[in-house]
Amino acid sequence: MGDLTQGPLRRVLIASTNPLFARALRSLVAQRWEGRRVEVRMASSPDEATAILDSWQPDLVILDYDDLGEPGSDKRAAYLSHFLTGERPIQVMLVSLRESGEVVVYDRRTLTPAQAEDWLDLPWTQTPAEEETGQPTAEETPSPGSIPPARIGAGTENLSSLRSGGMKHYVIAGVLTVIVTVIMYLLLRSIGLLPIAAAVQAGPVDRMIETQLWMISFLFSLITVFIGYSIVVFRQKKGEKEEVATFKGSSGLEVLWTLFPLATVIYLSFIGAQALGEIRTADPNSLEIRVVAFQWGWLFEYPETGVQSNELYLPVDRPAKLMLTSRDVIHSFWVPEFRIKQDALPGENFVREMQLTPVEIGDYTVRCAELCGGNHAYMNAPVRVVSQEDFDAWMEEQMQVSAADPAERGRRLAETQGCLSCHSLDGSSSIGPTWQNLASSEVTLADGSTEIADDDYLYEAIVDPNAAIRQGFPPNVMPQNYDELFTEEQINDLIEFIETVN
Ligand code: HEC
Ligand SMILES: [Cu+2]
Repeated sequence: MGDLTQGPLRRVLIASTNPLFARALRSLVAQRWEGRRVEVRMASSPDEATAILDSWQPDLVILDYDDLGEPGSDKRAAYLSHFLTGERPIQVMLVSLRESGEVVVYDRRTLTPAQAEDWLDLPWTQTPAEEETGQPTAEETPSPGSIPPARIGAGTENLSSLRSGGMKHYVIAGVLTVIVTVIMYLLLRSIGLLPIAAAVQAGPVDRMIETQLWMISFLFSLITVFIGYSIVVFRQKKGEKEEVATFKGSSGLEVLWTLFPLATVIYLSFIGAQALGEIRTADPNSLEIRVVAFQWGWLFEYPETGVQSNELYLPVDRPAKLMLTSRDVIHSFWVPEFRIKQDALPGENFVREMQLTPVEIGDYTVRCAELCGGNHAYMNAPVRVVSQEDFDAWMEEQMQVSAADPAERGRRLAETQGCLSCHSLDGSSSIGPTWQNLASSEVTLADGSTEIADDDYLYEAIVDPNAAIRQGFPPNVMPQNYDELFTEEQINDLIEFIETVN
């Protein structure tokens, strides 16, 4: 070991594309030869290394083994050959940073160009002995007066502290992520996105929304915390040289970030299917209600009693089965407090069902959740969840109202007996003539004669349809047996109803 304070100035070049490793090596060199005449320069790329090599003529080159490329590759040969030009012998040391934080010294020797061929042919793979000791077994030929062969392994401490420093950053960022996640979640909750949950079916939906809020908060935090942390902690400080971070592939990470989202998506589809199953569970004893949507309103029919209403009355805690249809375009039944939504489609064969068990007495509003035309925004109807007693009382009242009104009874008959599948109430053409403005109007018959559609005419048209056929409409289509099917009173109710259609 020569005393370097007396000796000439020694020049050490550290070449590594890994800035952290290079810095650690520099501090090792500084530590090792403290107080001696050593000058250190760093190269962060092969080009920079060769430029320094030519202009500066270092005595020792510490070269990052990991930058060399595969043994025997052209890249390796090309890179190494840079160190072999010129006549001066240089001492070269190959080092590598292990996963564990240890530094492995593969070989160090003084090279002259003549030796280059030999050296390049060396088998670079480690022998088992090296694996155990972490030290090379390759021959060491320190030249006289050279820098003492540094046991760079002694610097392991430094490098591991550097790595545990990395660990420290992960821990801090991890804790911050958790904190920000909770804050984000509480913020999102505080917005009051959800009104009260007033139906059993709201449970599974809210559970999913909960899960989603947590996931949104977590992903948001994960991204912003790591970006923010990196910007603040790893920013380039004043006077610091710009460093280019180097990344090497990490199969572990890749597997992780493939499997983790995959598992998440599978989990989400699982809880989604589970929630759907819960929402659609049908109760055989449910109260059936027909919901007819139209531009722009709602009609609710209770088949058990024949009651019709423009308000939806529901007894609390009793499962209801809504059967939705539409008279015109697609609408969608949505009460936010019940969470669930169901389309109402036009067409007899497209009745959609929806299970609903209200649990909170109160007044709500059903709104149309499908853009359905000009007044879509105003397509609301009251929904009243009441106790069973109140419900029964309301139902009773409705039945009395309709019982007292012949036209109302006639309407119910027309609907339940299928008259309306052939006769429209709004003037549109159908299989039979429309009932709109029919009563008391002048109608033209098939034989060209005209007649006033008074009570007698209507009565005959119902009990004996073929007696007078309207022009443009086929005979024998309207059922011929209504005089057997209906009582005199019912026929009169139907006529009363037809007279109200205008
Ligand atoms: C299957 C189709 C169909 C059904 C169901 C049907 N009708 Fe008709 N109805 C017609 C046709 C077609 C006509 C026109 C030919 C005719 O006058 O018989 C007609 C004509 C009428 C007329 C005369 C209208 C006019 O402008 O002259 C009345 C009134 C009437 N129906 C009442 C009823 C009532 C009430 C019911 C239900 C209890 C009913 N219809 C059910 C097909 C139907
Ligand atoms: Cu609508």
